[in-house]
Amino acid sequence: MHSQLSLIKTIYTLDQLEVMPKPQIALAGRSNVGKSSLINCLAGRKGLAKTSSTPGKTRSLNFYLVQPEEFYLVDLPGYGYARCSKKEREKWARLIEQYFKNNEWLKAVVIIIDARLSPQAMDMELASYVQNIGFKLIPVLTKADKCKQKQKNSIQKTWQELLGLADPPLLFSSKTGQGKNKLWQTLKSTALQRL
Ligand SMILES: Nc1nc2c(ncn2[C@@H]2O[C@H](COP(=O)(O)OP(=O)(O)OP(=O)(O)O)[C@@H](O)[C@H]2O)c(=O)[nH]1
Ligand SMILES: [Mg+2]
Repeated sequence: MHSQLSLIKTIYTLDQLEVMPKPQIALAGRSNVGKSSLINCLAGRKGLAKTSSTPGKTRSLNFYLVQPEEFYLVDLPGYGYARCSKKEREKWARLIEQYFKNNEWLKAVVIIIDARLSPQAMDMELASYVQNIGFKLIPVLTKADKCKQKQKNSIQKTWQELLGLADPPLLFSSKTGQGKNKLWQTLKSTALQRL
């Protein structure tokens, strides 16, 4: 049976944060990397999460309920969006930090990385942060449809070494659906283990 995704909560401010008692997997990544497109690809529905070619589209934490498995995928605002004010960026950082803090329901953080780019400092910082606070890290290299095979092999190897992973990160494309089934498998087994 096909899993269904539905947006059930949108959080903009610290005081809107509350405990959501179901397993959660957060999706993080730089602004415009393709987080919302990945949600739509997983859902098989184009308009579920709003996407844009202009960075900074997602400005809230969005909880998508996955059914019938009963866990949440949480789309986070993109980081490194330079065109918004410093004050606003700090506000998001605090919101995300607070969301991560003491969240026993958070099972893993998917870090979505642009497969076309050499490793960026901001991606590395987030990966270390997530590993240091002890959450499982699931790296995903997206926009794979825009890369040549040689480039794909090389970026997979680079990230595998940088993060000290047993396996190379998954190659994904929201455009072609490459990696979609594999990612669903990983998300489900991660969210539902040791319940
Ligand atoms: N070719 C290609 N384009 C993609 C892919 N994923 C996303 N895009 C494009 O990249 C742009 C940004 O996509 P979004 O999904 O809105 O990115 P986001 O990470 O949610 O961005 P913010 O909400 O601003 O943080 C859009 O123009 C998408 O069409 C992909 O796998 N392949
Ligand atoms: Mg988005």
